[in-house]
Amino acid sequence: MPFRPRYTGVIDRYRDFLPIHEDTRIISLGEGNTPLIRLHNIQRELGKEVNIYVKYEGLNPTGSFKDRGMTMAITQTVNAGNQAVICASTGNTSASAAAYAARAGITAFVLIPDGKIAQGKLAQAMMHGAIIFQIQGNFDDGMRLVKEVASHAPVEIVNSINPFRLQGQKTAAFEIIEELGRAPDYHCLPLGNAGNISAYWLGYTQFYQIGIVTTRPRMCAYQASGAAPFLRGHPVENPETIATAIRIGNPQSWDKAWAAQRESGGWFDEFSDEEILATQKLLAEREGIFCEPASAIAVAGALRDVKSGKIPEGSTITCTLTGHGLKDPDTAIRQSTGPVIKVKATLEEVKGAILDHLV
Ligand code: AN7
Repeated sequence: MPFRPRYTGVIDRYRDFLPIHEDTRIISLGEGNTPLIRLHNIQRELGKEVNIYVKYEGLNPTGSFKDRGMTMAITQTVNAGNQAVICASTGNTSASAAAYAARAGITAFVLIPDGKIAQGKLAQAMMHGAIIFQIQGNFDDGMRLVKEVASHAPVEIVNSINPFRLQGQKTAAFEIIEELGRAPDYHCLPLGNAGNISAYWLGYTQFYQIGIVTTRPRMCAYQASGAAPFLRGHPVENPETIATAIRIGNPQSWDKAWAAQRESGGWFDEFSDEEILATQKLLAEREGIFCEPASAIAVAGALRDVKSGKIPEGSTITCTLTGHGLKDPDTAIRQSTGPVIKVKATLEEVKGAILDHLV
């Protein structure tokens, strides 16, 4: 059959499992339906009997998982008659809010940390016409300000403290279950503001309670060592990491993330910036998958925990690659060691250079 219905995003797809009315006007950019890719080369080199899949969320319309939640948050706020939204962001939430607000014809105000935002994300917020406040402070300062200002001005918060965000983001767990035909044994993901781990747990639990699956995965979430409040057991004052997406010291969904870890029997762990970048490179070089630094930490976690035996052989593991590598070209280029060779534009020189590299 050469025809299939046009794919129209996660709300249409999972309407029965979302708090959505029949006559709601949906704001969508066709988010979701992202590929679940089985790791091939990395897995072979690992020498362990496991199945590792990556959920490549960088292929969402604005290049990150945030779009799943943003379609719900913007749809809800537009249908409630609101004209403006606001968020604090390390970059991806602002890119997504800006795009969906543009689509809906409303205003997006975004607060971003001074300097510490990847170029691609800033470009997106600018292109989509968001009103950008670059604050002299970090994400946590921005989040505090957003919460304060939202009670004094007619703006709806679209950070993940907005419950509609988590409702949308849980659809990634639905897709994984559908494609595997079961729940994974372990789900690994980065941990920043803690919305996504909470959303996945919501999704896995919903399909478990309905009886679509009989198990739920252990939730394993990883932080950068310089921004690891869940490892320290308390908020961190001055979070620092090359993975600017998760440069967050005071996560908003603190209790929900702990509940997901506890109820699932999972764990939290941490990685250095060097380990994060090495895994980002490994995925790019060995599998052809380009994700941003924060995303790579999920695979770093899965690989380390499989190697150590913490995740046993025979396990099916899913890792969320939360954002596309193109979001942060500067970090990618800075860490690339691959040769860029200057040659004259002649057959002789190019041929000579090729032969040099094939010996
Ligand atoms: C690529 O955009 O918080 O634990 O303001 O962009 O749900 O916060 C981004 C977070 C992981 C962490 N990977 O997810 C923001 C923001 C990427 C991200 C996370 C983020 P949460």
